[in-house]
Amino acid sequence: MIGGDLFDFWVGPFYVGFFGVTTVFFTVIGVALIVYGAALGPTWNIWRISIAPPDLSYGLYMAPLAEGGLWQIITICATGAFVSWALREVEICRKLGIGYHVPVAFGVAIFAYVTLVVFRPLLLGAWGHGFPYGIFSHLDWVSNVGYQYLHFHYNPAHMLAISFFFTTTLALAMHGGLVLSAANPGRSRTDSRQQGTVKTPEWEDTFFRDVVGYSIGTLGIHRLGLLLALNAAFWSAVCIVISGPFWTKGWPQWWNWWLDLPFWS
Ligand code: 07D
Ligand code: 07D
Repeated sequence: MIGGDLFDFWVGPFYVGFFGVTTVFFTVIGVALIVYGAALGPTWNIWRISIAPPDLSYGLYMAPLAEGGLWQIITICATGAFVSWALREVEICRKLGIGYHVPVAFGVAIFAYVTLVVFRPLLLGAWGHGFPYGIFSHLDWVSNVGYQYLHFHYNPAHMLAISFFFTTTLALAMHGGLVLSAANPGRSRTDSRQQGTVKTPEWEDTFFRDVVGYSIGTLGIHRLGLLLALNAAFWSAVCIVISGPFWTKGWPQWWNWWLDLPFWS
């Protein structure tokens, strides 16, 4: 535990710890800078406030505050706050003697964010490639960058990421549904003796064995869920970091490798 006993206390239900202090530090500065940037900007409309990264001409240098410098410091604060939050989770795991699954999972989300605003801009040589901090402006960025590669759906890593996102919701819907069906069964329409009786996981396993011939089991479904969700964010990071640094044409053209296979001729 960093800081030993010094930060080992709670505020209400919240564990503080060294990284609780650093989380608050980065969050307060970051949010204050966003508010300052909003005060400089043309609007207080919450949907339209936007803190833009520097112009591409600043390359990897610092920019003046009003011209992207704010975005650069906010990026440092955001990364600092997210990493602090993850490390605070680690300290809580250590105190509880449990595994690090939750902070590792959050770490993959942080990895996707840092890929967008640090790794890809570094590889492309300008902070201006990061996305702007605004509720609607960041949507414009996604759309513009997508069309820059003509048809982003043809990006194979984007396909993988999307399929993992879809599979994650499928798995969560089935898992949530199954647990509720056993733990909160309501009245049985078929067997009056079983009315309202809460069932154990054996019933859940049997349901899936009857339906599809296999049940992954109580621990297994959580392993699968975590695996699916982590892959969704991981392949998202891959799909954007290859766009530009490793593939500069339209994504539909990437598939020409298929037409170019030697055996067609
Ligand atoms: C439900 C957990 C709760 C979290 C929420 C987010 C803010 C920021 C600012 C505190 C699932 C709240 C945070 C409002 C406030 C301060 C200082 C998580 C849940 C509710 N996006 N995005 C949204 C972020 C990117 C995209 C909504 C963040 C990339 C599209 C919300 C990041 C790309 C759409 C939001 C980030 C991208 C959205 C709902 C960071 C690709 C939508 C998010 C830090 C990943 C949707 C108006 C949600 C929308 C939406 C936040 C990054 C694409 C404002 C914090 C650049 C296409 N994004 N986003 O439910 O309605 O997440 O937008 O990387 O359609 Mg986004
Ligand atoms: C980055 C969020 C990290 C969040 C953190 C925490 C706070 C605290 C406080 C609430 C990664 C933040 C916490 C701020 C808040 C309080 C109190 C998550 C991140 C650390 N796409 N696309 C994706 C789909 C199209 C494009 C990913 C679908 C078009 C680009 C996902 C469709 C074009 C990029 C995805 C579709 C296009 C993406 C996003 C359908 C536009 C990216 C998920 C059905 C014309 C982005 C890493 C993600 C990416 C990305 C899905 C369509 C472009 C796989 C389903 C064709 C440019 N798209 N997309 O990454 O990979 O989450 O980012 O059409 O950059 Mg896409």
